Amino acid sequence: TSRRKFIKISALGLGGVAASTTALNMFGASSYIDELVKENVAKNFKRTATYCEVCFWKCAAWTYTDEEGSIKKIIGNENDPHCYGRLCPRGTGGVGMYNDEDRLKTPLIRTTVNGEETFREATWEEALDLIASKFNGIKEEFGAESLALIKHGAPGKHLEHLFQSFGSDTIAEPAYAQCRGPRETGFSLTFGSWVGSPEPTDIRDTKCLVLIGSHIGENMHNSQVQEMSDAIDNGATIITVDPRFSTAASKSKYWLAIKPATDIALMLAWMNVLINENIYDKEYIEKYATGFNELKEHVSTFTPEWAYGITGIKPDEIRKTAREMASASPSVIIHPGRHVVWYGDDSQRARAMAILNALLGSWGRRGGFYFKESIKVPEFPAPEYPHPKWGWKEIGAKYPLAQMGITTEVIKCAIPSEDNKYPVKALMVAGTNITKSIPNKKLLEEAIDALDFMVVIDTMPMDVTGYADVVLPECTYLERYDEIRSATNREPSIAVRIPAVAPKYDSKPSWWIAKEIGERMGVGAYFNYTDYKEVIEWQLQQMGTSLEEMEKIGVKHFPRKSGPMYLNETGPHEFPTNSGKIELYSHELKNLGFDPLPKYTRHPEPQQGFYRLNYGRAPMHTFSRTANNPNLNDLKSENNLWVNPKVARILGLKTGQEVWLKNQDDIISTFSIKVRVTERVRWDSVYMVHGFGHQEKKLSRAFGKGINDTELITTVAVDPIMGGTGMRGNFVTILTENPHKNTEI
Ligand code: MGD
Ligand code: SF4
Repeated sequence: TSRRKFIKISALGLGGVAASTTALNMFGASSYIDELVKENVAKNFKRTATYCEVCFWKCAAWTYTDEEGSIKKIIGNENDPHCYGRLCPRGTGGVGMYNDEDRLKTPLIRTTVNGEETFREATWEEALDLIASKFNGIKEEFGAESLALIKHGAPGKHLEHLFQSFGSDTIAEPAYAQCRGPRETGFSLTFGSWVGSPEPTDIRDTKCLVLIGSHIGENMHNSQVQEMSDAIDNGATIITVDPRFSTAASKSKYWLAIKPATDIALMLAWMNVLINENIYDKEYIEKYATGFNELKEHVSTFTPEWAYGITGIKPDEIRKTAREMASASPSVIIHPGRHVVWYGDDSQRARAMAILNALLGSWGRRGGFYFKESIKVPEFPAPEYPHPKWGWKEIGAKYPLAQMGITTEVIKCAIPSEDNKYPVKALMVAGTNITKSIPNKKLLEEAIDALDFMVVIDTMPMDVTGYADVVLPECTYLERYDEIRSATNREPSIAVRIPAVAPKYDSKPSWWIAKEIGERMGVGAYFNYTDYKEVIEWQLQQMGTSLEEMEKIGVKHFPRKSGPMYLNETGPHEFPTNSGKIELYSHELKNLGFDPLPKYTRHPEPQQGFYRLNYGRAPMHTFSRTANNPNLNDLKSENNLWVNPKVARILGLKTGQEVWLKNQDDIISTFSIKVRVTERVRWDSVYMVHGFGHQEKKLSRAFGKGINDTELITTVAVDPIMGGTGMRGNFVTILTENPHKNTEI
């Protein structure tokens, strides 16, 4: 059996907001609470600037602590374009991350007692010495490149610096190949630039917002949700394309309940209508785009009647919605979405979205997409990084347009084989729960098992920590400094994260962990400071401000330098593509042997008795990180399985009934899930919120609650262009009898 068996850390032998999905209304309540708190905040409460880490929207906030040093409340920073002064339910509940009594409390080292693997508590000295000596040993024998980092969020920045300092670029994060990657490829092929985060969607001024499998509201990205709510109040038309009746669909003028996996066909038909009826933005296309004739020819046969047979959406609906978009043009947004790794042709679907935006003239137009801008934070002085012989680029080379490390490819490198030119020997995982965020658990376990050494840095005893040789407890974002937040937006701004309280237990910030390992590995020159505060102080000074000022204001705005926010239509405009124009037809794709214009391809469908496994988000949770948070668990403690009444009738299922799932590869869910019978999901699919079904018993609230969708995602359709792992082609059958009756979990 496996050497690096998953150890539950519990086996450490030795030593107010309504939980409804009416997310768009949630801010009303939370801002009322904010007001009450603001009124009652006594003078002697300390206010500390931070930005939120509960998701990656990074809203700037104020943490209020009382005289005893306990955190009372977190409130949005009024001056912040990511939150407009209001946090979402998760951000308000962020204090639960700090208070969670299940947190990791000390470093842990894997050990064997009486033939049983377990963890023992260790000192930082011991844990850091062990990591440095293992890393140095591997570096000497195989090269620094054999040390890989999978990271996410703020800790990632510090550890990336560590890895690059000792000469490794073998780095990846799930936010690329399991999330936004295809969209960035599709949009940069067309417009020459990434969509990025926050998306430069000018929602507050839009007249028509088209959401294709993007469930804003349940997918809670703060300022975006607020802007959408304003747009609705201002009479904007919302068109939602989703096989499920999402919260956004309930706010929409048109809900197109598309047959899953057929979105490209719908978009081709929309292009056909816009061009055939001559209602696209002709002037814009003539002035700024190239490849229109090829596009026109390409979509000429993709009529609404053709798409009807594929998508199940009536030709009349397709025409009506296309005309609606055209009449709002250019103040219309075909939203690029965010978690877009679905069927393996995802960068082509993103291309179709980008092309539609071009036909509607929305890129660079008010109410469409603005030209985003950020300000560069100067690098703190350090020697130049060494140049690795190979890294994420070489590992992902068979996906020619990959723009970041592909987690699955990096992880696969740990499995020895004759043609593996890039052997990964040790893995550090920081701020990501890869057993829940990366599909194909069998492959992941095989890779982890083959490693010589694995380190996990987390705040919580999550599933992934159980695979580590060394576990390091990071303190939460409320207890540490981190890098200055500088994100793209309508105008540049920065925000700081300053500790509101000292780290609880024996936890430490990751900047400190990186520095300590770095010094032990002989690259101390890259960490020329005793406290990360010094780094921020230096950077702020370079930017014409100071830590003192930032402590008072939390967020600082800077004037735009790149030009106006929208296209200056009087002169020419050069797009950052190869041709300087919007590329409707992509020569780059053609030269690489891919379709230069998006095509519809059929994807596998569920067999008799199986349903497509669809998954998404709930407004009070982020991936798997919040399931155990006391405040947020209170709002929603488990996921449910949405089942159409027709299916419920056939299978005799009732709301509240406990069921198990088995997928097309005979994988059975570890835990059960309760059924929710609802018309809101199609008869060919079931739906659940991602991030539940935790296997770590130490998570006293989240353990065993609901199903982990990722364990049922064993068939992956990889995007040949950029390596994204399409995860929506998995099918499940519903079991009403407990398949684990006689087995212990
Ligand atoms: P989480 O599951 O929230 O997100 O994937 P992940 O980044 O893995 O895990 C975050 C981990 O970081 C948790 O273990 C948490 O305890 C820890 N953590 C939180 N804060 C800190 C901190 O300050 N320091 C440290 N060191 N650790 C911290 C996200 C990824 O998942 C993304 S971006 C997407 S869009 C995909 N979504 C998705 C899906 O919807 N369904 C399925 N099946 N898979 C998915 N994978 C992707
Ligand atoms: Fe935090 Fe919510 Fe903002 Fe995400 S959207 S950063 S969870 S307040």
